[in-house]
Amino acid sequence: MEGTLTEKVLEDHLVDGEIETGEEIGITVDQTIAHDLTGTMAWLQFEALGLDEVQVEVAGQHCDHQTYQPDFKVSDDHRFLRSAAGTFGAYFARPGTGILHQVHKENFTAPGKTLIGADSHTPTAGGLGCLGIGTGGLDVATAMGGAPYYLDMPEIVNVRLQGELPEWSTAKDVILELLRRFSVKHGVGKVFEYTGPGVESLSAHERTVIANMGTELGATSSVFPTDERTREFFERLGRPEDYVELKPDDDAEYDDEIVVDLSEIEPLIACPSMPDNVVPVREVAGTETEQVLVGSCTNGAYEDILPVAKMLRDREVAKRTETIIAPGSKQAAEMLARNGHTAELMAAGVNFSEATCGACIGAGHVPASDTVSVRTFNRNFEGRSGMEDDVVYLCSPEVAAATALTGEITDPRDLADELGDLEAPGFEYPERYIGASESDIIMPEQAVDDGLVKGPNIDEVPLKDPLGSDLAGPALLKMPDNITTDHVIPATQEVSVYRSNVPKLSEFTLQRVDETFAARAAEADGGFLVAGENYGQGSSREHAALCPMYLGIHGVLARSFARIHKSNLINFGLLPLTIDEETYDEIEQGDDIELVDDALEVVESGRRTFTVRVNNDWEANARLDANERERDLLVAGGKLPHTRRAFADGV
Ligand code: MIC
Ligand code: SF4
Repeated sequence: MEGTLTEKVLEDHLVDGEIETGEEIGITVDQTIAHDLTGTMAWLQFEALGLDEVQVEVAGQHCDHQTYQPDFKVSDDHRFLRSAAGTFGAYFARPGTGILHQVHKENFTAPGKTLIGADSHTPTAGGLGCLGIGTGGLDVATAMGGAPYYLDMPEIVNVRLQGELPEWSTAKDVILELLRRFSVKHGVGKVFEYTGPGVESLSAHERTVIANMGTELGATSSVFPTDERTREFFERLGRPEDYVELKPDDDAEYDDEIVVDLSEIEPLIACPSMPDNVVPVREVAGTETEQVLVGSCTNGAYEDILPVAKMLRDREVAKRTETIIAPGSKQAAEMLARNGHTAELMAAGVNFSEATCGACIGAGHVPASDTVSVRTFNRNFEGRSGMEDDVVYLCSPEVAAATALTGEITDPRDLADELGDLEAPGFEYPERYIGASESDIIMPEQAVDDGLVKGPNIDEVPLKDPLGSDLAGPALLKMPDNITTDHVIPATQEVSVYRSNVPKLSEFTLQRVDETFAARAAEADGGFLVAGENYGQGSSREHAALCPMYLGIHGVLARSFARIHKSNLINFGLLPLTIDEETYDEIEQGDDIELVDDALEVVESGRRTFTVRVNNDWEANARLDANERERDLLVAGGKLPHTRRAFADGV
């Protein structure tokens, strides 16, 4: 494989290993980001590692997921984050500045750089030629400390775009089309590299929409080449000096190729409750809708909200439908206001939320029971909206606006036919892009706190003992395929206030699957989780590994794992063991599981197979796919104890 854009960026940053598919490589990190749900742990870990200064070019700490502060806990987390950013040398984007990917894109993302983020949608930056990878907070903490980031060299898939999007079809429909064709696990271990003549028909912003939601395909990252349109975008952002031209070689070889003819894309919608459950909007048209939400890190930019303003101009949203716009950044909100669009939207019956993730994780705007919510977001996992049996659809801003106008899911093409005077809004940049104001982002040299400020809800980082030899315990819970991190530790308001307090947070572990799990696990003194395919898909939330660790879980026996979650399990010393279908079918919840071999000896020796004895009755194999570095982490009881030693030794 020669000269893909992904390889060029990786080659430029390579410090360990060789660029060969499947081989582990270590790369230097130029930029990092974290937010309020992942940042508290990342900085506590940074502190626990004995580090005192950020070593990367740009480190960002955002406060976006929980801007609603129901009591002191969230405010305390934010205050701690401000103090940590100032103390250790990161910029701090104050609560209300906006969603990290949007704010970072507008102010810091740069082509050719590597960006490691404690959030799964970090690949958004790929729309501007920056290689963004989502990881757990601990990987961000060590990267901020100057350590390389390790990953298995992904397969590189050429997504060849041809033609141009027709009226009413958008970038969101392009990524929904890929999700329709493939699935939420198709992209595991892959980078989607976009090429072909269709690329130049998409603005830089539209490319970030596609790159953002590549995460829902399970991809390691998504990346676009840069060109005149990217250059123009950087000029608009007031950062022309950050533009660099990046292209794959003409004879670049890819592992796979997908062709997408943009001219054939029609308005699409993801039905409840998986982002890959995609159908043409017309198939579900007429579904009564009580709530329409426009925003999120996918479609919260000025360029996403403007089409809604145009479609709603001098019209009114349906009386039954609450329509809310949550801008992705305060910058976007300010530009909408300056250009008169906020007033237009308000006159149409729309309400504005502050620039936040909020509703995307069930923090506010929870839908009413038994009602349909149509959103421009990227995830609709069951219960994520904050309502257990929710019915959430995902679509483009244009489809959302058409739905808001009629009160039922509507293909905007049909609405245009019906109304006669509804024109396709098309794509448009603001005349003048404004940057985040000085007071929104506190640069490290402007730090306001005198050292770390920790409120009473901020607890210690728990540590695991080194790997033991005899691992046994019950199969505490058996779960089906596609269990998300939202099932393991929900991101709802009630639960997220404990992200910096693991003992309390762990009480919520897997509650959504089985209310009694956490209490049973705490009592059992060790045990295993059993799961189907793609275990841990969705977010980068390391708490989904950290809390099971705290409850004494030894490992997870699953048919397969999502990428970020598998490394989070290893980072916290839990064994990710792969089992075959027959074994999965036969193990029952409550069965006694015993790793027959000396676990420490197997992991140290590099053997890949464990013999698992079930109920002292039958045996099966379980595979540990871990390289030497990962096995070292497992032996040490996780990355924190391991790295602490390495940093102390000056490695
Ligand atoms: C998400 O979209 O699920 C989140 C909340 O942004 C998570 C981060 C987290 O839970 O800390 C993600 O995508 O990584
Ligand atoms: Fe925030 Fe939702 Fe994006 Fe996650 S997916 S970063 S919660 S807007």
